[in-house]
Amino acid sequence: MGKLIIKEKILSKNSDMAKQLRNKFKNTLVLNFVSSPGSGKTSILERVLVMLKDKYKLAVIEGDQQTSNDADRIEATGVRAFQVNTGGSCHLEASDVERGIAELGLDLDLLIIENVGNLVCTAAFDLGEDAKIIVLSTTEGEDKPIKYPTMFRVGTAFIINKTDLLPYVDFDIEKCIEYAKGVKPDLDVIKTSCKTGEGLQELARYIEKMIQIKKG
Ligand SMILES: Nc1nc2c(ncn2[C@@H]2O[C@H](COP(=O)(O)OP(=O)(O)OP(=O)(O)O)[C@@H](O)[C@H]2O)c(=O)[nH]1
Ligand SMILES: [Mg+2]
Repeated sequence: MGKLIIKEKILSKNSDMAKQLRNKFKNTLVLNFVSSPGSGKTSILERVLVMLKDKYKLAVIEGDQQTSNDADRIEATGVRAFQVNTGGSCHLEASDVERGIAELGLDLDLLIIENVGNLVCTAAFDLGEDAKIIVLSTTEGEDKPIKYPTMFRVGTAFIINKTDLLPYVDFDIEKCIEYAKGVKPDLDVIKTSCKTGEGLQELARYIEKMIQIKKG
């Protein structure tokens, strides 16, 4: 069998399972956080989820190639987390989310999926989520939206993290936003810093609004 046919079969099996998951997520907002490694996904979640955890039922599925470091960090904040180790794989698949909800249950207002750090493969795999939230940090170069447009095309919100480092790096934040909007004009943009706290309350409010919209 050709490589392309195998790839199509994998994607179509994943997409069937994602459809089934989406049917199960009737009352649960599901957000899929994607980025390259180290942009600050877990740091953002550690800070934002504590703002929401007393008001909403939430849990996190953590995807990493190895270790349970990120799930441990989330659990330390008092939020339940399930770690998936993907081994050789660079992205989470719908079957991983299925395993996660078997453990965490579905009595949730918000389920966050922190995907494996990768801006390419993660764009292709539907996890049954309501929205993909892209995180890019100021150390990664402002041209990422035009170099990895597939991800920016399928994203709903775009978080630019580590704004505290702007004085020290050559990162043109306005240019970056222009590039991102050039790929997807209605992308929501939030600037954050886990160091200064910039934008984290705004992000919590943004997620809260999405929870309310989901619940109708
Ligand atoms: N200066 C600064 N450092 C940050 C910020 N956010 C995260 N970091 C640091 O960046 C590094 C990576 O942060 P993580 O939260 O582990 O990033 P991640 O995207 O979850 O990483 P992976 O799960 O490995 O892809 C850590 O050393 C954090 O302390 C920020 O806003 N400013
Ligand atoms: Mg992480």
